[in-house]
Amino acid sequence: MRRGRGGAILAAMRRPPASQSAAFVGLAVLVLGGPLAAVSAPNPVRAAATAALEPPTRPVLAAAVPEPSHEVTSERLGGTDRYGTSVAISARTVPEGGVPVVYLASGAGFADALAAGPAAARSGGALLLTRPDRLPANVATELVRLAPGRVVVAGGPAAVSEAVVDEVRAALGPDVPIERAAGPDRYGTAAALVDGAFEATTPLLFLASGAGFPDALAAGAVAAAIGAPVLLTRPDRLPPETVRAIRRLRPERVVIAGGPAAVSPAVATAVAALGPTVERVGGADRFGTATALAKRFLPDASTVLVASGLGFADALAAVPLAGRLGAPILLTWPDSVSWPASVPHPTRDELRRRAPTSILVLGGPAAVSEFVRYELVGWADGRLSVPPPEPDYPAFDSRYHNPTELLNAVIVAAIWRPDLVDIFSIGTSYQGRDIWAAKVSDNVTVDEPEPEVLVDALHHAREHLTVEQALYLLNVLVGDYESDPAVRRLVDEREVFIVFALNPDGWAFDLGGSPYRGWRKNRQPNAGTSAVGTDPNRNYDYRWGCCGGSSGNPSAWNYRGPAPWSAPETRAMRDFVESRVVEGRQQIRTHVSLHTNGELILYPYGYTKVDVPADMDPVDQRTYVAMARAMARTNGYRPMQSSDLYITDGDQIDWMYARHRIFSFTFELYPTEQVSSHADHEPPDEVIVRETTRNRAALLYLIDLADCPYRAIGASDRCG
Ligand code: 0X9
Ligand code: CA
Ligand code: CA
Ligand code: CA
Ligand code: ZN
Repeated sequence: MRRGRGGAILAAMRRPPASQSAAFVGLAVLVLGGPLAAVSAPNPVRAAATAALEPPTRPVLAAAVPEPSHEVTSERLGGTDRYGTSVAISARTVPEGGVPVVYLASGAGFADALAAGPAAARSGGALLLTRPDRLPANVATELVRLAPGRVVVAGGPAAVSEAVVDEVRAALGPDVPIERAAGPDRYGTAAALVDGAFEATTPLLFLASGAGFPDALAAGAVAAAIGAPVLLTRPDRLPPETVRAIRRLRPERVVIAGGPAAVSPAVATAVAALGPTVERVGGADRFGTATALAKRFLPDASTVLVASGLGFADALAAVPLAGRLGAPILLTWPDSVSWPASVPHPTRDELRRRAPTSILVLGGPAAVSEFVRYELVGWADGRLSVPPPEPDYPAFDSRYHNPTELLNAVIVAAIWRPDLVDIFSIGTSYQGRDIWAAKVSDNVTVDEPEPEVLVDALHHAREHLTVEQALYLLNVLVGDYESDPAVRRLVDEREVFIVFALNPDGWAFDLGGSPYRGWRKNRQPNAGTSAVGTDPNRNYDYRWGCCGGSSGNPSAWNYRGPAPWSAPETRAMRDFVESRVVEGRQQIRTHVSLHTNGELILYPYGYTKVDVPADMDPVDQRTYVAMARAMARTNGYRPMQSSDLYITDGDQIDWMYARHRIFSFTFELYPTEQVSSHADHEPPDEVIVRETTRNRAALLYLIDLADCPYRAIGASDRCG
């Protein structure tokens, strides 16, 4: 493979004339921002352009991804565990060292650290976490660096043992006083911490539930930023120690953090009876409450801290940092469920509104992953967009990515690794939607002489799992690049193209049902009938309609269309594949088209049951069989010639092989044949992670073999 015309083509893809680029941005905005139904009419100009012989001008990244509104820096403050994270945060909070006081709280529970944060902030100090029975070595080192004038230990010996106090004394020397602030329980300890740091008559005091960490953490950040204390309450009853502390502080106003489920109306009444005005600042959940607190008290802060809303310990030490920076703490999900879509809506909306210039992520990648970190950046700088209300998956399947979430996910990958991911569109659907694709490779903007691979999904509208499978592959290639040497080698030595949804019109239509329509074809009208749609996987021109493997009836599920390439979607695929012919040589060597269902690995031909017809090289056939078997061993699918399932004519993989000699497969994903066809194609979102992970090895194998598929039969000599 050589550098050559392909380079020029890719360069042209990326740098269209300015006017075209601007027009394309407009289209992208329309498609992204408006209801998809608004883009209902075919665009005759585009249709004509696509029909022309030269490949269509493809949009640049800037067309796929809106330009960022401004630069957003993101930084991670994290260690290998919560103690290391508290050290990293402390180092950032007090880079110069030398503080009046360090608060030391147990990392084994969240309660004592919650009130210690604002107290530490008030005294210009830092907060470190310790194990209950032992002072971690890195924490001891940080203590020495901080050189505090005194140390306040939060909680009694059950929370932080005397052994730890001895270790602190040994580290800092006998001259540094060590005190304990402790009460009979977490409420008493919070009161004692506040007593030690805040004088009586405080204008404002925050009250949060001591039953969970998120509300008190978010309240702690804003409290620290404005110099106010935080007290804790039971959800249903104001504890006596808290009453006593409120009496002593005599605040004008008490802000209750959280909704009535977190802190009951009875508690609010009890507080009001003590004299102060009571204001409740809360949302529907922890994310909403953190957002509401940030908006109410730090509406203009241009730096935000973001912590996991699930793992408490990572962010506790950040409250004094929030105080120093005047920055709120917002919360996110970790991305353990389904990547990405892990930034909850209140947090997402607040990032869009606030457009911060700096995001500090609290905790290591296990608490908040790199994908989430870059998703946060994308929301803050305007490159991600909120899905229009329709079309969407129903709530019970919300872990599927709807079309906007899909594009967002690809954009996040490109924000994270612009050196590895390039987004483009291979063309537009009948109704004018972009058919988005990503190239994944090192030096991604250069067309290098590296074997190329194509993976595509969603020829068929209802085959939802295929989109997730394509995204999963992107996730692996980008997310495991640094940690998995095998992945890194493949990304460095191949050029992988992923087409995420070839049939976006059918997809939108399918999602418009309740919940789904079970739609398969595209949404192209047919002359002389109200029957809509062509089966894209019968519309390729190799032996089109030859052999009873498709229908000439527009109302049939496998209607082949009035002519080969009559569907804009298959033309886009054709043009893309043809654009990969450089100096007479097809660069793509291996391909998989993702479909559901059946748990099958299929290889050509589909038009005939003959294993080795004249239009197939016998060595290629043996290679196909070997590759299919090798992949099937990794995912438990059944390998077979596609016609053994049933005859198709005009399908994609026959064309890929016959015209381009690409080793081209169809994967029929989970599940195997079900009783109802609905269950066949629309499995619940709970299976996404398991069923996409299942194909990791098979997909990496296919990418690997692209340098010489004949390696599968030990015939690398054929690749010369
Ligand atoms: O019929 C198709 O297009 C594919 N199956 S699906 O259920 N996803 O629609 C199969 C295409 C592979 N070719 C043959 N089986 N001949
Ligand atoms: Ca579900
Ligand atoms: Ca490369
Ligand atoms: Ca190349
Ligand atoms: Zn299919």
